[in-house]
Amino acid sequence: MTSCARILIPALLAALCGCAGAPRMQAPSAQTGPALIPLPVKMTARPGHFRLDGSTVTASSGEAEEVAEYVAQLIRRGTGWQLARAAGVPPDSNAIVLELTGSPAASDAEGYTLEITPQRILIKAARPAGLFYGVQTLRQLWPAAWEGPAPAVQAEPARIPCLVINDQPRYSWRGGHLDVCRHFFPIEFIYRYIDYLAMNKMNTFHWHLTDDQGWRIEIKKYPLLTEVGGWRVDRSGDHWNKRAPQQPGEKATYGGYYSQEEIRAVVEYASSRFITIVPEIEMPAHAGAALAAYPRFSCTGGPFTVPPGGVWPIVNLYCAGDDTTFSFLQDILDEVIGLFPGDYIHIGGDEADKSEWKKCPKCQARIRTENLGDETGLQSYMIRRMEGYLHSRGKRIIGWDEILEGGLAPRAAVMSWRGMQGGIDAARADHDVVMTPTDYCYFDYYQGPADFEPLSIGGYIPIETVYAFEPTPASLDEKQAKHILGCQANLWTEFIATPEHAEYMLFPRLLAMAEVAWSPKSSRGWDHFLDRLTAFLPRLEAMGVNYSRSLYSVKPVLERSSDGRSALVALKSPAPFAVIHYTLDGAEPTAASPRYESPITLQGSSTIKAGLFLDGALQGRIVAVPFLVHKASGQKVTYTHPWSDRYQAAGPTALVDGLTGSKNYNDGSWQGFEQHDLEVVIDLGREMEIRRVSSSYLEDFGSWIFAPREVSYAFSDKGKEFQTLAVLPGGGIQDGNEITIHHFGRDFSNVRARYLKVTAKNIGVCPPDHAGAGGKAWLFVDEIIVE
Ligand code: TNX
Repeated sequence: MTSCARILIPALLAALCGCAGAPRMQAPSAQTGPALIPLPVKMTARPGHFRLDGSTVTASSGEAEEVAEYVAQLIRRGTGWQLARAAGVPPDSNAIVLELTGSPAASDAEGYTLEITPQRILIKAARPAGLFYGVQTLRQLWPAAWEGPAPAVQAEPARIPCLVINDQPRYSWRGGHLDVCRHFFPIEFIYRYIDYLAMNKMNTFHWHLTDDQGWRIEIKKYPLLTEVGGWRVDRSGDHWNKRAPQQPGEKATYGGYYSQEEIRAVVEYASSRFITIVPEIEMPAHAGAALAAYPRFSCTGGPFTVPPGGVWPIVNLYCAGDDTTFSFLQDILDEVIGLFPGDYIHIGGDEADKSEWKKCPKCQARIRTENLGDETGLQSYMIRRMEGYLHSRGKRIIGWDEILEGGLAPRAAVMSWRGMQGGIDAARADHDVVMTPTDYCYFDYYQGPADFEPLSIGGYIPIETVYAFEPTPASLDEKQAKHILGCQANLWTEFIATPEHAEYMLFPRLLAMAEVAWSPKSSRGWDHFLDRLTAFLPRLEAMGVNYSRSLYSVKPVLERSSDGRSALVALKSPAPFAVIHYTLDGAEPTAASPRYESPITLQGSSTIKAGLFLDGALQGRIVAVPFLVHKASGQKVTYTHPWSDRYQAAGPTALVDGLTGSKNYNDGSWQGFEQHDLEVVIDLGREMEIRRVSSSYLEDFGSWIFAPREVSYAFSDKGKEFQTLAVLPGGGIQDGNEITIHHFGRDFSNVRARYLKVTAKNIGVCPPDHAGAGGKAWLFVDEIIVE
């Protein structure tokens, strides 16, 4: 048992007795009753319990039988009990009754009612899907220990609390996405992922099957897609964005793919869990693996190898000028259609750099003959043509929001990822939309301070942010808002190589997304959710899910006084039921350290360290926040070049506010300069002796943030003529394996000055071997310390 499991025993007990018994779990909302995720639309607790044991029977008929078998199977796995099926009329005692109520209104196709009395558990729904979701709710009322991989030894009867629930989802698309291309995931994990979605009442699995770094679906007509496109050289030791291409004679050893037989089995399994699989076949870009196998469908004819890491910009596209490309793609889609019975096929459409199309005579001829105007028009042509084909085969397309550019294909649905605007535009144009913006839905981004997390692609989406997501933009009218089908969590896997790591990124954030997708907007509340989440964790624990504890770290909020000499630190607890202990002397806090009650004033340079404790045991990580007071603290800073409004930090005081940045570039402490140098003059207020100056810069290769080429310090007594006394060269560009904070410090003797000029030279553009080669480079700076 991990320490977390021990700590969460009170929560476990609350879950075991199926009640909100422990005071800290008490729900503050109008609803009372057990802790459920996603929160049902309406729940009324009733007195009493139903006793569920080995003598309980299931009762069902017709289409409900499959769900009855499913619930019996869950109970068998948890307890070893083999529940009997009631013969004949539903029994009125000691039974789990699943009842279909006949033809549904379209709106309640997934709704259900769950009524638990001391006599029986009754789930009623219009469709089997509703029964299935009723079972998912029931699951959360029985002991967490039943969720283990093997039956509990001598399972005890469970006391299931009496209640009535009326429930239905807010959205019809409740999605989870998995990129199996950047890293390959074994088929067993695909099954597990489907179970995770189902448990959270999610109903759509977006399976990202093709990309530059791997083609993962067997296509019988084109065997090289998987034989060649499914494999790349193994560069796991190198940073994703710094991987050398396959060398002549080198064997491609990393990869894999799913056979059609395996896919059929997964589709069937998913359907038994009421999950529709949306396969994604990317075009015209993210096609590197396919083109390595069949270079003739590119503009240049290749040859290509499957890239083992980041590709940017993505210039190798399918040639849209050649009709054989369309036949090739249609052949592929024919096989895909045969495998996936769902309505939608995802055709990608994102991030195509069209410079090869510009040079390609066939593409240019197509632009002329079809009157498409330019390459954007050509992409739109390609998507429209594929839409037409898929429509003729009874399918609908969905694509990333780039498919709006150059005109949206008729009937196409849009997956809005670059913010919400694409989705808003599509909904206004009468198209269906799935909202999955990077700001809320990218589970490949960090969920805690980067210093404490496994290396990720960047970003910062803690679970609170996921929970705060509102998929339906307020700017849409009622009719347009109906086009918002729902939302989806995306798990891109450039930096995620194993199922365990994938689980870490998914959980517990997936629970937040599930509630966003299912529960009424008006019923959502963070504190309440957090209580329920804490009660849910023992279930994940029992299932052996490698979930992240990052949520359970203290969140410090530092406010500097206007003179920059002191700071007020508020320590925010994400978990109201836990206590915070802290130290100011550099020691690691323990349960015996001072307990945090109200904001603490830091006088002079100091470091506060804090941890979150539950029943005396540390949760999450200890966080340390240094606060610096020095000669430039709070002084006036004049900028030659403006900072970027995307990374402002504290604006004009950011460089002298005593706050230093973490390895997370958007933690609010780093000030960013896009392509510009940093050049600032600090007025120290009066002439004084200066013994040391230092300044710090972030390097995050994958986020296009580089250390400065050179840093210099110059001094002046009047602020006009400056004398440069230190020129410190940068260390060059690192190989990108690590996010690094670089400190440029220099000691001085006999220097007296009132003004200090700090210059840090931006490298300007991303270096040639970088994924963003030629693009604007960032320079990130936090504090300039003068002693
Ligand atoms: C953007 S989201 C991409 C993916 C990357 C992802 C990483 C989208 C349509 N394209 O190819 O994996 O960012 O976060």
